[in-house]
Amino acid sequence: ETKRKGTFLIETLTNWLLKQEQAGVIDAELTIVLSSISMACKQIASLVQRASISNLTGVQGAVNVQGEDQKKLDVVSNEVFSNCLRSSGRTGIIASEEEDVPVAVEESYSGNYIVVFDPLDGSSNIDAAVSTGSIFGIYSPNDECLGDIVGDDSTLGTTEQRCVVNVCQPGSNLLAAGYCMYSSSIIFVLTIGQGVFAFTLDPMYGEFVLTQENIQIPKAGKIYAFNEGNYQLWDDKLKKYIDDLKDPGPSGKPYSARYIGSLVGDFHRTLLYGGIYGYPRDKKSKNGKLRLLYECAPMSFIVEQAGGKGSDGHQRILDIQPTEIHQRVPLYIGSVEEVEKVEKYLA
Ligand code: AHM
Ligand code: MG
Repeated sequence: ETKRKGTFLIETLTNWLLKQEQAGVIDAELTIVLSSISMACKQIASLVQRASISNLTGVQGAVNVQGEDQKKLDVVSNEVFSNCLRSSGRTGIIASEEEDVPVAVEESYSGNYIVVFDPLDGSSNIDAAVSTGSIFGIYSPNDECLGDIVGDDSTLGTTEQRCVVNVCQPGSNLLAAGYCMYSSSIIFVLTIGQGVFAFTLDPMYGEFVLTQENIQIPKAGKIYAFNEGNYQLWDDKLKKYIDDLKDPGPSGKPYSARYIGSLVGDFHRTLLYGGIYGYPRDKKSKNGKLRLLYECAPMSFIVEQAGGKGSDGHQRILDIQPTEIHQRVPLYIGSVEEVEKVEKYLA
């Protein structure tokens, strides 16, 4: 499709989004939200790439020339993400890993969509220049949810209540989800419910360019990504599963272990090569570490759109109704056969 008469036609993310809009897959509003998110990711990519250089300039004191405190990259990334969404004028509520509660966008900039995001996931990797990423999900406002907080006097509750209730939707309601990985290349992966597409940032033009269409995750794969340092804290069933992955069996080849400690990087590899990523519950963290709303649900929507599976070990992540913004859930995500295998051990 993209190759004609011996020349390559470059398809930018902007072009691709406009085509999706023309085809009626997304509306004009969502197109604008997605394009503002891609802008936020470009800005964060550049901040991440220059992190150690900028830190150097801050060494002389914790305060910059304008008298402002130097901010950590994850706080700055949160501001970049929020500001891009505000300036899109199409977002009503935003919920971020970096904010205690979901925030209503000021009326003059406001629109309909609800965006959940983790602006800079895996930020502990930054100082060593290892992969990080941004994760996001987009919902429509859910009027049904409002029923719960409409009191006898028919008031609609406080703005904060309305925000929480609207944001707490199961992943199955997601209209779009994606992530941007800041690695040896910067890759924006997106689903609008019709397959998974990857766009690579071309540093020469500063544009995301379509590099993979309709990504399908392999049905099985022999790579597992778990933080095995937690092994002693795990449940016996899970220990047995991991032990068995290390059993070379008749083929003589056990599974390979890979763990970056960056969900976006570990997930991206799993999506392309197959296998499984897991963040289990353990004796110390009853629900694991990862957050349902802006980490597990968007990734699960993407993996399902690529023919894979996202589970908490017993049920589909996308079916879980969140009750809190920063709720954690165990996550097992990747190739269908690999996720079903761990579910069998945990049953
Ligand atoms: P963060 O949102 O505070 O960055 O934490 C999420 C990250 C994931 O990217 C990664 O998969 C996980 O935490 C690693 O945790 P651990 O160091 O416990 O293995
Ligand atoms: Mg995170």
